[in-house]
Amino acid sequence: MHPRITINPELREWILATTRAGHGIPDVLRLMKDSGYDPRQSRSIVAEVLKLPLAALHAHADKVATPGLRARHPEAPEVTVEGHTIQIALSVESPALRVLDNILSDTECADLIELARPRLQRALTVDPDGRNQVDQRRTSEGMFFGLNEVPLVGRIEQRIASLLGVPANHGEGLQILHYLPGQEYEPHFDWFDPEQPGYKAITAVGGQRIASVVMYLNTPAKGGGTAFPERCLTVTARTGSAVYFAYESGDRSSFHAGLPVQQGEKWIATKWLRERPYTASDSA
Ligand SMILES: O=C(O)CCC(=O)C(=O)O
Repeated sequence: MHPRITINPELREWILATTRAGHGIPDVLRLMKDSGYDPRQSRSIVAEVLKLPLAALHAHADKVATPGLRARHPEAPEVTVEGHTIQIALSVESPALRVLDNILSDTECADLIELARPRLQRALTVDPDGRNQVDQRRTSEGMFFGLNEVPLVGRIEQRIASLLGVPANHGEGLQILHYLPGQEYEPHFDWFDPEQPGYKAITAVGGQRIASVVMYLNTPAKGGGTAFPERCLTVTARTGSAVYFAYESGDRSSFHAGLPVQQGEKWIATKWLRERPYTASDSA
């Protein structure tokens, strides 16, 4: 047993009400940490209020000690990372969105396309139960590279990590998508909906997605931009540029779509970043 401690009655009531409302102990501990409570003291208080052995709370210590990371939005008109200079062509605050010119060189774009071409398959989405599915809303073909699978991919991952201050191991494997005329990705969110039954499974490793970087590997002859309907904004797909946007779950301003390609073809490389290290290389 742990020694009895004096607990403010309002805090006691709040812990009881919060757990009764269906929030788990990690949520309670995280909220207390955000309010300034020392994590060790919080565990003792929660154990006392819920009449649990203190040891039962230790399992939650790591989760609370490592709150989810947020990306750092590039600010200057030009940033040099890993010896590569990127121009910030447009900044929007909600969602935090940047159009990044020259994130990739022409050679890098061409090499990614040639590495991906023989491995393309129908692109999938994640269904509400967390399973990959064929989806009429997403008609392109795609493939995933493993993290740091080849030096080119590793170099790009490191560039994104340095630019945004999010370690490369928080990234899902780089996805390449290929769209032909008429193909598109209808409006959607990249964050996972906590209300969906598959949420726990999808976020068990890496936690929630926090940001996306959609890099354009070519310039489609017509169409194929990335639209943000909530912001009346369409980013034009241009070889070597990218749109970066950050979000939290529930953030509706990050609603976006890959508009149909009207002429020619469109190639993109997408990097999704998680709030915690993500080790698997397969995702949708
Ligand atoms: O194709 C695009 O422009 C957007 C792609 C996209 O929304 C995604 O892969 O999540």
